[in-house]
Amino acid sequence: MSETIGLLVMAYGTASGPEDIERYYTDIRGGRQPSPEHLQELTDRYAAIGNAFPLTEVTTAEAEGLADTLTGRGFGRFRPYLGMKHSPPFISDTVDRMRSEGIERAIGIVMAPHWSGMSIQTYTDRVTTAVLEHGGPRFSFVQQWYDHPSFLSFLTARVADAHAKLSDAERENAYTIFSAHSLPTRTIDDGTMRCKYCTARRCADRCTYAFQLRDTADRIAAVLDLRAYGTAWQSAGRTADPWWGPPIEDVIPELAKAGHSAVVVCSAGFVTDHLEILYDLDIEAAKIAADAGIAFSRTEMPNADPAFLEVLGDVVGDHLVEN
Ligand code: FEC
Repeated sequence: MSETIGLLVMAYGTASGPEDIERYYTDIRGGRQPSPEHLQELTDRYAAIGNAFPLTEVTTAEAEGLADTLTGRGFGRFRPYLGMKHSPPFISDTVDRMRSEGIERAIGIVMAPHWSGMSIQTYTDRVTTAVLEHGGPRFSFVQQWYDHPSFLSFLTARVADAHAKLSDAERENAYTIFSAHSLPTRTIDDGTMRCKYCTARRCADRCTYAFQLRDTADRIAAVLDLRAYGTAWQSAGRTADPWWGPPIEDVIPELAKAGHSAVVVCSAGFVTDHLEILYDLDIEAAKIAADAGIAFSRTEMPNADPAFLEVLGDVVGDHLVEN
């Protein structure tokens, strides 16, 4: 009988309910308790989206759907596993479980398309540490997939759909923002601002994460012939560090001042409807646009849409062929 290949699908994690927000927030902050004010703010943001915590459920559906897609395409027999960074099932516990269930070979993929030392790398590091500590499956990782042709055409169609929701007049003069999660920066010796990871590792000036978001924007804009577009950063954390800019909340009023009649947001760095979409975009950014007097439209998130599962099947399928 052919071996079962473990498919570890990883994501950020979320609270299991309102009573779990403090634990979750403390975990995100590396074990440091948030201030009562920050905790209240976060609790209020979840309340504003109806105390929805869909990330675990959607990622589970993505993992199961992707395993079925890969098995159906004849790449082998895949068993789905879920690994989260800040909530159960934690990545290291899942790696242990995979080993105890006899998985010898595994593929890891993070539900974030662009590579950064502060995102994708932190997931694969956790897996590698768990494997080194306890022995475990032999892993290979999809390190980035933002530029896979299937994903780009999927996202391009979503951007076109978001434009189609506008009236003709709004669409005529709309500006498209491609966004991803901001990262904390620090001023380093030479006076420049870098994300913490680049500072620590002294990596090249050209930041992979920023480059990849810009590349996403350029490629989609070329296909759709968008003339007014750019990148911006969203969802900066409430920490003392400065975060990468420009933040989307500052860009939107500037677009209104520059005479744009609408803003279309493609949150290209995320794939799921979660707090950073349902609150930061649908409530916060939409209100900023309304206050500035311009229309707001955003791309639908991929979630576990069957078309997106086919995209992920292409991404992991190509990885399997190449590795
Ligand atoms: O719906 C949900 O419950 C979860 C939504 C969620 C996603 C997400 C993705 C990313 N984060 C990234 C970096 C940071 C850094 C800090 C940070 C803080 C928070 C807080 C919440 C939160 N993040 Fe997040 N993130 C999500 C939610 N994130 C809530 C804490 C409240 C706040 O400060 O606003 C700062 C940590 C610190 O305090 O030191 C850094 C990155 C991603 C995208 C890649 C990925 O998905 O892994 C990068 C989803």
